Amino acid sequence: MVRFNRPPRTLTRHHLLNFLHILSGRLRIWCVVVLIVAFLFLVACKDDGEPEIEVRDDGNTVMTPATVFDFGNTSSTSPRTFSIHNLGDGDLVLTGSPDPVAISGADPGDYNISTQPSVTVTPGTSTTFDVDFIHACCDGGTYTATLTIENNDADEGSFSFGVTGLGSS
Ligand SMILES: [Ca+2]
Repeated sequence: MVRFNRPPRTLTRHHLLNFLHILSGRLRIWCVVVLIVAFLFLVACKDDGEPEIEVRDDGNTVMTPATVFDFGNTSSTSPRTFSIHNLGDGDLVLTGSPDPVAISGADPGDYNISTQPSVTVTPGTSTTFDVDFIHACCDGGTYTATLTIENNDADEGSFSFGVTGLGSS
């Protein structure tokens, strides 16, 4: 009968422990590599966010390029507050200079932005601006202007809407 000698037990344990030691060291390195890649991926995803602008009047009506906000008569006018919302997942940046909201059109001198909005609107938040119709009473004329908000929304980078007011009591 042939007998086989068992290999020395200490040698087997030594090899096993050595193997586990090397394996755990490599696993640790791979875990660090995976964590770094995951972190870079999350940072890259965050930077890919896009802003989405929405402008509303103080009655919460959404303004569009076709909208004309009516201030009514000079005597009934008080500052009206408009809000700029960011419905996207990247920062909305108002890029107009020197001010975020600019006045142009037929009668820009009859309007005043008494409070300008914040330049940066983070996702899911909003900022406000106040507009006064400052035409002197009471010649009965109609005075219009265009408010423009330059921003970094990809398809609404120059967002405008109209305003009108009546110079009467
Ligand atoms: Ca848009």
